[in-house]
Order: sequence, then structure tokens, then C-alpha cells
Amino acid sequence: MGHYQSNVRDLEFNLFEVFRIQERLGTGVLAESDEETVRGVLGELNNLATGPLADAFTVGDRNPPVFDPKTHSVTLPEQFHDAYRQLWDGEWWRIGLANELGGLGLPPSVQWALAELMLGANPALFMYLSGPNMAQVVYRNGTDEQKRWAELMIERGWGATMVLTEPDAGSDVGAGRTKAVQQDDGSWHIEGVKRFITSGEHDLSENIAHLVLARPEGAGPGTKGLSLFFVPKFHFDGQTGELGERNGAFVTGVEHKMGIKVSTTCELTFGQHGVPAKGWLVGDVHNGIAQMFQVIEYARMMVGTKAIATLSTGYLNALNYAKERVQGADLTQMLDKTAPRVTITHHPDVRRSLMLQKAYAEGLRAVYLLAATLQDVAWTGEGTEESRDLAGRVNDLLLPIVKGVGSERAYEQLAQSLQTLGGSGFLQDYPIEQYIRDSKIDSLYEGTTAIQSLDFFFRKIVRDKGAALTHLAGQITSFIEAESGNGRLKEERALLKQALEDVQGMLGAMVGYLTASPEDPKSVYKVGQHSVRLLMATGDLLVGWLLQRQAEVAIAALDDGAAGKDRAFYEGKIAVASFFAHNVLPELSAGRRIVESADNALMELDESVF
Ligand code: ST9
Ligand code: FAD
Repeated sequence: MGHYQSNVRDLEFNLFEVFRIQERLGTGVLAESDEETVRGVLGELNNLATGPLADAFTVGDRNPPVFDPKTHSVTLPEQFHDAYRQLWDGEWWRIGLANELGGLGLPPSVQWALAELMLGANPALFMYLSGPNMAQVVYRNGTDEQKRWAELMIERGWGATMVLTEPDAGSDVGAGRTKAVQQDDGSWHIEGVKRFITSGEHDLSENIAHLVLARPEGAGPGTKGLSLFFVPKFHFDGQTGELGERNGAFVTGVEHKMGIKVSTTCELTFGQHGVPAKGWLVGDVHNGIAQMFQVIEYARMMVGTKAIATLSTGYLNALNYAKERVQGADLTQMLDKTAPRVTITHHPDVRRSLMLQKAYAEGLRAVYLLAATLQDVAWTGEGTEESRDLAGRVNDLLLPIVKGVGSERAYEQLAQSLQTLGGSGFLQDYPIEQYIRDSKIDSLYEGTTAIQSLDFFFRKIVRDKGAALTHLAGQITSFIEAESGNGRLKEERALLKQALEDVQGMLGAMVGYLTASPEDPKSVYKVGQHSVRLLMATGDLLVGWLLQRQAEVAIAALDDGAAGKDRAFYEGKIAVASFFAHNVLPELSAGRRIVESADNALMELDESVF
């Protein structure tokens, strides 16, 4: 059996039973898809993911890419190539594309469910496959000539990168110094060194399109002074795509990393090897950071989904092990040395840990799929302008939760998955140690958790004047007040109500600190001290809410006579919602008290005391 334990049942449950996406299938841009085709595609990709994609997972870890500094080239392992080829030849790169670019007519909710399967089986493969999606951004923002380049990127299967980071510009992208000098022929020469560029070099495709943020000479400071440039590895014929001369963007280093080793992380040097690095201004407009954020928003969703996918397979691996592993006697018989030995699922602490892993794996899956269903609205263009705007705002609000909470909880709970296996978990005979190493990056790249939390508070709540948050809180309140579920889960709803009040209390206190900052500038430090706490608490609130929504659907299905495997599935949904409400949600009250009594003692300390 391969390492990847997928959960198609839960994906389908979310899509069709909870979010009921079938109601928007079959019309408009989704005319070609219905419930049956979606189930078919999920099944087909699941076979590939649990087979060849999963099989190439460890090979890249144990045989990392080989960099040749003389030729600035990178070689990836053969088996990884084979898996990539299967994805490419199977045309799975079409999933995320709009119909006009050759897409499959699937909404984002299905696209992300499919992405989970690839990201759980072999995340680096998915990232190398991002050329067509990146082409979509070029197509959307480009000039007519660049739209053709975007088509060529897709037709010829080119790789792509997003190029922001520099040695002195990580979280602070606006500190970037890479410059762009305009040429008489309308192109630009890019000069500088970028760092940590994913897929910056590899041997999976004939060409790589780098999307580079650089500062035109004379442009202002910060992110607003940056422009976005299309910088190909090889020049090419703008109509046929036939490759020409090598462009002057060379990989000058490949990092040795803790995890996700087969995904190359490159130093990319522009214009310093006797060849100019020619770039073209995307769309002929200086609007770089906003254009790049179209990529970043997608990538943040991707990173969160990657983390959650890894947590899910970690949990299911741990569960399989726990069902087999016999160790110790039942706690009620601990004094009886002759008592029969039991599987470790009989031990209360193992159960507690497994149920918590299940809660976050399934709850966070629901969170990312909720965001994806909101993306569906923009994809189909359904509803009124007002309702589309609201859906977009709520999606924006959810992105730092999918990315920030998804990555933090995945890493934390994967440690629990490993713990379930005891010492065996530490071995490379099992996949969890690699999961932990491979998923650590998720809380770092695409904006660290602190950056997600600041984005969440300042941009997605304060700047939004609370519109999206108020809408979401209204939905949670309506759920709490609804009398469905046959009165079952009454206590859980009360706990959810308290959790909502606690998050609102935290937020109220933080807005108060912000409001006080014009008179007392240091008051904003109190926001900075607790922004991650607020992000994580909101994540717990959403997990608690969505688990209870799922439980409500499960109760109805059981009342309808669900049997066999389905029965256990639905009972599990009720159990996990109840467990989370009783064991996690009450912790938010303590968090609220901490935030409400915040002071700035921490910020008054001299650095020497640390
Ligand atoms: C990285 C890559 O880490 C790792 C994974 C690689 C995977 C490779 C493959 C990826 C596949 C991609 C495929 C593409 C597919 C696309 C498909 C599409 C169909 N939301 O607050 P301000 C904008 S890469 C939207 O003043 P500062 C906005 O324009 C490296 N926009 O910021 C705003 O203007 P305005 C990742 C946002 O103080 C402007 O920025 N690195 C948002 O100047 C300025 O905003 C990072 O993520 C937002 N949430 O700069 C850096 N926020 O206000 C992390 C800002 O007028 N650091 N804008 O609207 C940050 O995010 C910082 O907060 C900062 C601060 C840089 C934004
Ligand atoms: P710093 O910004 O130096 O952060 C250090 C610490 O300080 C963090 O804990 C951070 O949270 C905290 N911090 C910083 N600023 C603040 C603040 N204002 N408030 C509170 N806390 C703060 N970049 C690309 O452009 N393209 C890529 O393809 C890409 N791929 C990557 C792949 C890998 C494997 C890695 C490791 C990185 C990649 N990156 C890429 C870069 C990545 O996005 C950055 O590493 C990340 O944004 C953090 O920047 P930094 O490493 O400079 O850390």
C-alpha cells in the first residue's frame, strides 16, 4: 500500500451533501459537468494519486535534485519525471483553467478538491505543474501579444515561477531592490538577485516563464513601486513558441532543505552573466503588486490545501496503525497483569489524539472547501453584483485562515499523528516524518503566519469595515438559532455560541487597542501581540461551526436510514463535532481573557532580557 491515504468520501460529502455544489453544475460555464462527471473525475484522479503520484513521493526526498553550477542546470530523479509525465499526459493541468484556455468546465470547489488529491500524494508535482495556471494570469493581465505567449505556455507545457523574494526582502516585499531598465525596443533589462524561487530551474519542461517583481528606474519605494515582468528562461518565437537564445536569468544556487526536497528552491540571478535578462512589462502597465497578488491569492489557497491534505493522510496513516498495534491492557484492567493486551485505539489518550487529528483534518477541509465554493460564485458569475462582491470578500477573509491556520494546525497535529505510531513514527519506514518535514514550509512561504494574521486583522477585517466578518458571524448565528438536528447537539450549539462571543470579544478588544492608537501609538503593539491568537481562534470557531453543520447533515442522513459504512461515516461526523465543541471551543474563553487584559509589558522589555 502506498503512503497516500486519501479521503474521497469526505470530499464528496462536503461537495454534494454539505455545500450542495450540484445545484450550480450543468449551466453556463459549468454546462459540461454534473454530479456524476465530478464523482468520476475524483475517482480517476484518486487512482493516479494513490498510485504513481504517491509512489514518487519518497524518491524525491531521498534523491534530491542535482544542481550543476557550471551549466546552471538541475536534474530531477527519473521516477519523479515519470509521475510528472503521467499528470501532464493525462491533461490534469487543465483542471484550473477557464474554458476559453482549454479548461474542463469545473468550478473552483471541484478544482480544489482535485488539488487536494495531488497535494496529498505528492505536493511538489502539483507545484511543478503550475505553468498553465500561471499562464492564465498572464492571459488575464497581458497585452494581446502576451495573451499569445500565455497560450504558448500552455500548449508547450512550460514551467513557471513567481519571483518576489530577495535576501533583504522576504515578508517585506516592498524592500526589493531588483531593478528594471527600459530599452528602446520596449523590453526591459532586469538586474538583481532573487532568492528562494520555487521551480526556478528543473528539467521537466523545455522553457520556464518567470513572473518577476522589479522596480523600474525612478519608480517609488515600497510594493507600489514594483512592476511585474515576464522573463522567459529561453527567448522564443512569439507565434510558434520555437525556442531561441538563452535569456540572462540564471539559477546560481539551489538550497538544501529540511523537506519538500524535490521542489527546487533557487537563487535566481538576473543580468550578471554577460547576457541581459530581458523582461516584458505585463499588460504594459505598472501595477505589479496587484497583479502578483492574483498569483499569491491562488498560491496561499494552494499552500493551505497542501497542509490540510498532508494532515489528512497523516491522520489516516496513524489511524490504520493504531487499529493494528497491540500494546498494553485496557485502563480499567491496569492492575491485572494477566489482562488481555488491546490495540492502542482502546487507550483514552490515543482516542483523544486521533479524534483531535480527525477534527482538524476534516474541519479544515471544510474550511478550504467553503472558501472554494465562494470562489465558485466569481467563476460562474452567478447572482447579483452585490452578492458576488460579498462572496469575494468572505473568500478574502477566509484565505489567511486556510493558509495560516491550515499550516499551523497541520504541523501541530502531524506531530500527534507521528506520536500515535510511537517510536515507529520516527522511522523512514512510515511517511509521517516526511510529512512533518515537508509541511513545515507551509507556515513560512506565501507569507508567514504572522503576516497572515496581520492581513486578516488589518486588511480583511478593519479595512473591510467588518463586512465579510459580520456576514460570516450572521451565518453562524443563524445556524446556532436554527432548531434542526432533532434537538441533538443542543449543548454543542451552546458551546459554539460561546465560542462566537469569545472571538467577537477578542476582536472587540483588539479594535479598541487600534482605536486608541492615534493618542497612544504603542497601543497597536497589543494588536500585534495577539493577531495570531485571533487568527487561530477564528480558525477554531470555523472548524467548530463547519463540523456541526456536517453533523446536522449526518443526523438527517441517519434519520433517513443510512446503513453499513455510511452509518459509521455519519456517526463519526456527529462524534467529531461533539468532541471538538467540548474539548477545544471552551479554550477560546481563556484566549479572550488574555486578549482583553493585554498590556505592553512585553514591548517595554529591553532586548537584553531575552
Ligand atoms: C512564495 C512561493 O513564497 C511559495 C510557493 C510556490 C508555489 C509555486 C507555484 C505557485 C503557483 C501559482 C500559480 C498561479 C495561479 C494563479 C491562478 C489564477 C486563476 N490580497 O498592505 P500593503 C496588494 S512567493 C490582495 O500596503 P505592503 C494590494 O494591491 C513569496 N492584494 O502592503 C495592495 O494595494 P491596496 C510570497 C493584497 O505593506 C498592495 O499589495 N511572499 C493583499 O506594501 C500593498 O498592500 C509573500 O507572500 C491581499 N491580502 O507590503 C510576502 N495584501 O492596498 C508576504 C496586499 O491599494 N508579505 N495586497 O489594495 C506580505 O504579504 C506583506 O503583507 C506585504 C506588505 C508584502 C503585502
Ligand atoms: P522574514 O521576513 O525575515 O521573517 C522572519 C520572521 O519574522 C518570521 O517569523 C516572520 O513571521 C517575522 N516577521 C517578519 N516581518 C514581520 C512583521 N511585519 N510582523 C510580524 N512578524 C514579522 N519566494 C518567492 O518569491 N518565490 C518562491 O517561489 C518562493 N518559494 C519559497 C520556497 C521555500 C522552500 C522557501 C523557504 C521560501 C520561498 N520563498 C519564495 C520565500 C518565502 O516567501 C519567504 O521565505 C517568506 O515570505 C518569509 O520571508 P523571510 O524568509 O525573509 O523571513
